[in-house]
Amino acid sequence: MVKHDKEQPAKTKCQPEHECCQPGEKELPDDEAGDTGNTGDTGDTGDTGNTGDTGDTGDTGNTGNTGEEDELSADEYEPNDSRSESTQVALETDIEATIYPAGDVDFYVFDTENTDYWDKIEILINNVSEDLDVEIKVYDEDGVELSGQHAGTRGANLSYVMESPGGTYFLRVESRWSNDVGAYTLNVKNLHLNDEYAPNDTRNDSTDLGILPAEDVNGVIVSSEEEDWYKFKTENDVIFDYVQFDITDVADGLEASLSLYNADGNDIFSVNSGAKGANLRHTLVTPGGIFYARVTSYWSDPGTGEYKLEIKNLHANDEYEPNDTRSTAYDLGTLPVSDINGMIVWTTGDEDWFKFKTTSSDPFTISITDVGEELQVNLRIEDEPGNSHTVNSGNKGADLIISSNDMTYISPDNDKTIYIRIQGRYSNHRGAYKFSVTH
Ligand SMILES: [Ca+2]
Ligand SMILES: [Ca+2]
Ligand SMILES: [Ca+2]
Ligand SMILES: [Ca+2]
Repeated sequence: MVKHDKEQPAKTKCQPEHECCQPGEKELPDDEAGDTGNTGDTGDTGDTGNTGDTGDTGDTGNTGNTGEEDELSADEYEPNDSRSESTQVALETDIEATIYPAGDVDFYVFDTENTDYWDKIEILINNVSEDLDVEIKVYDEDGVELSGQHAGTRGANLSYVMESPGGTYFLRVESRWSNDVGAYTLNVKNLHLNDEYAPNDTRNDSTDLGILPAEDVNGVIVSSEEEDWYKFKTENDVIFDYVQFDITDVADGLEASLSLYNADGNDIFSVNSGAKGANLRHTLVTPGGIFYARVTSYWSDPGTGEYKLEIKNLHANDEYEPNDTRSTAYDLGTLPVSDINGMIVWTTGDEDWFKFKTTSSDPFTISITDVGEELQVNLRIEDEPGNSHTVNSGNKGADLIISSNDMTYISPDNDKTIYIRIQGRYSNHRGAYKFSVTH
């Protein structure tokens, strides 16, 4: 933004590089007009008269300017030359006013339509006189200057858009150059850019999306200071599952940042898309619950714009859930059992417990096959009193086949309950598996 120094002496304002000094564009001060006359005087006699006539023509032009100035007068809102005299402006209402006489400043005050959520406010200066380079300054309700802008060209209209959380603002309108006068029309309006969920700027004001899936949440970040908070409950409760977050349809000017908090307000993760306009996907493994998601503009590259948020469970776990403890072991009944398709979605928490009954003292064999590439199986076999045997498969993706003959403390018998626990050997192990148990 070009800063204009109002302290400059008036004479420096009309340097040759300034458009006001281009020939014929502006009325000249009287002494320069006189010089023109003198130039005419130095000409030849007969032609001097003509030159004089030309001078008159010039005067006619000045008269035209004078006529235009004659139409200008102080506007009906005067006096409003100080903040305490500000004219109250209703939104979306044309205020036709003038900067007149030279040096006039016009103060206005307006209240935004948004009261407790972010929106953008447009200050529009239209119908600007051709001699006027309009300059505005915006102040908060305490009179602190927030920002400003000038049209940059005489006669140009000015549109100034500012982000606002709502409130009262003072506006100062004046000529950028102290000798200029002219008319303008002021109109202030809310652009109504925020989403239907605003205000949701704090965790307490989170928009409640209910139980997942939450699809087609069309949000807008209006200011880099705005936060969009959403509350949701996972579809899974107790069962470990992936919850997938997608932010798509991101505006070119916005780099989205997503943070997740648990019901107590503790931070779970914080991710950003990496570039303005880029989509963001993140998955969380959780046994379920109530969460708070916060969407903002990424702090290191502030921007604003629209986005779409989708949150859903992936239903990745198996049909035997919840079976994460011995007491919730899935009951497979009496041997034999086969084609049990399990899934470890997350080793830290997702334990898969099953129980079955042997029918005799004949040994039984557990065969775990079709093991996922990211899963090394850790298998524990227990009887009712708690005697146990634990074994790992050789490596990720490997089958694990073991006979009760190889279990020192486990022995089958008629109508005897045996528990097995399947999990990943290490904390980042996950994947599908299949098993059968036969005598
Ligand atoms: Ca005024
Ligand atoms: Ca918003
Ligand atoms: Ca499982
Ligand atoms: Ca489980």
